[in-house]
Amino acid sequence: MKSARFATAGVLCLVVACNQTREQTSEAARDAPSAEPAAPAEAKAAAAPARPASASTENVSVLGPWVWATPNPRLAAAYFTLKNPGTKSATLLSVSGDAAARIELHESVEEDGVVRMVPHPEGFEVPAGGELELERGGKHAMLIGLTAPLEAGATVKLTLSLSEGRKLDVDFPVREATESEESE
Ligand SMILES: [Cu+2]
Repeated sequence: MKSARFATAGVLCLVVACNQTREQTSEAARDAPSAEPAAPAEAKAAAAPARPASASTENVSVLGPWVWATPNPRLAAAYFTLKNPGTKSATLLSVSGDAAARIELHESVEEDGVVRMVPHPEGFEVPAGGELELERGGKHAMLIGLTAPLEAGATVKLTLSLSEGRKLDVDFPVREATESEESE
């Protein structure tokens, strides 16, 4: 039984995200150009003076973390912003924690009116002097196979792994998305 449930988690993941995020995704898609900051940031980083490697990720900070308790008791999504005031780009490599069997980095993309989620096992770049935003309808960390259902008001502890071995332990408050929130 259990393995069957796990096998369908990926499919459910897609179905939930499509159904739940379709409306606001068209909103988000308009702001989505920030989704591909990689090339300019790389160029900027390359042009910047060389710094000791340790100077790169140590100033990266987390803003606005929260977990969306989806209607599906097996799935949730984590959102946050990583701010990189440094002169060298960093990479969000993975998100880990005990709250789910596995946590994947995804990006929701809309093509021909259909929203699907693309896995990003390589991680997301946090551009030098810029931000990486994980938000509804865009990039997110997908919690697949929740070890226990999440309830609004609870806290989920997640660890963000960055390039150069930096790890950030972050408390994520759990929220349910409301109509007013989606119109913000
Ligand atoms: Cu996802």
